[in-house]
Amino acid sequence: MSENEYSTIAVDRRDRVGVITLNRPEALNALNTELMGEVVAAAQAFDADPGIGAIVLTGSDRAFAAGADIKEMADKTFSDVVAEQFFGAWDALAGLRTPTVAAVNGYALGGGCELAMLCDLIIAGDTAVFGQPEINLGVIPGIGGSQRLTRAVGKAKAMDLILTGRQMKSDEADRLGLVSRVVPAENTVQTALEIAADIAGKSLIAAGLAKEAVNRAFESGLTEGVRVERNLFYSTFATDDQTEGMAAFVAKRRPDFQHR
Ligand code: CO8
Repeated sequence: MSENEYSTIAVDRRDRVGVITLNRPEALNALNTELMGEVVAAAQAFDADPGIGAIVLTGSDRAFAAGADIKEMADKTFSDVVAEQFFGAWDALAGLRTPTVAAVNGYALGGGCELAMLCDLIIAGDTAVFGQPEINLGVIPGIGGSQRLTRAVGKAKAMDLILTGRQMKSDEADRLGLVSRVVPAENTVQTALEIAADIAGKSLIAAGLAKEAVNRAFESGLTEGVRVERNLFYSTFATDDQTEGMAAFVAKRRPDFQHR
């Protein structure tokens, strides 16, 4: 699908940064099946493009995303969601090699919060509101929220948020370590673009390996994580970017990474 054929997202590129903007304003960017397919397709296309070094995912001023589309889900049965493996395709975002930055203004609730947590960094505007309100609908998080939120903020706060379904403002999300940075809402997307451009200027190979190593810390025990990190570190010595990066440092010049 070409970049202007999507109907629920807008896709753009700024030099080496791919930008995906959720675009269902009438539903506060609620995540339906079509939107999921488009976001995953656009993200995978950027991931396969050697000209792209980072991806920014954002929504509108009012909502990053107000959750999974409740109207689409309301009539589904147990058999439907199991047979469809409903929303399983979102997992693909966790497997991207390219670093991803969520730029969050307004509501990031339910699946919206989970989508932000699927990204590597979360830049939150000071108007951002996070939460896992699924309990109020008689369901629970289903796109990894109970796992990623708990790892990000710890059991005590995750239980508080998931069992009460309450909303959390960006200053609390910052304090708990859920987000990378909080900025004035009017600067959220620009800040995310600048961070993404900074990352995209690094060695793409090193960035991908660094991301894999940090994710291992998030997903595994210490001994396994340290072992994986060491092997990833060793593998950077098979790249031209390692030779160039270190030679540039010694020669007191900027590195010219070729991403190989
Ligand atoms: N789904 C569908 N439509 C939505 C959603 C949603 N999640 N959120 C908002 N909308 C729609 C509203 O229905 C409304 O449409 P309409 O004008 O046609 O009635 C429009 O967006 C604007 O919304 P509001 O009028 O409600 O705006 P407010 O500013 O009054 O309120 C809120 C904003 C607080 C965000 C409110 O809309 C709200 O509470 N939304 C629902 C939030 C929520 O519960 N999210 C969790 C959904 S469940 C989920 O994400 C589970 C994920 C895991 C599933 C995976 C399965 C495997």
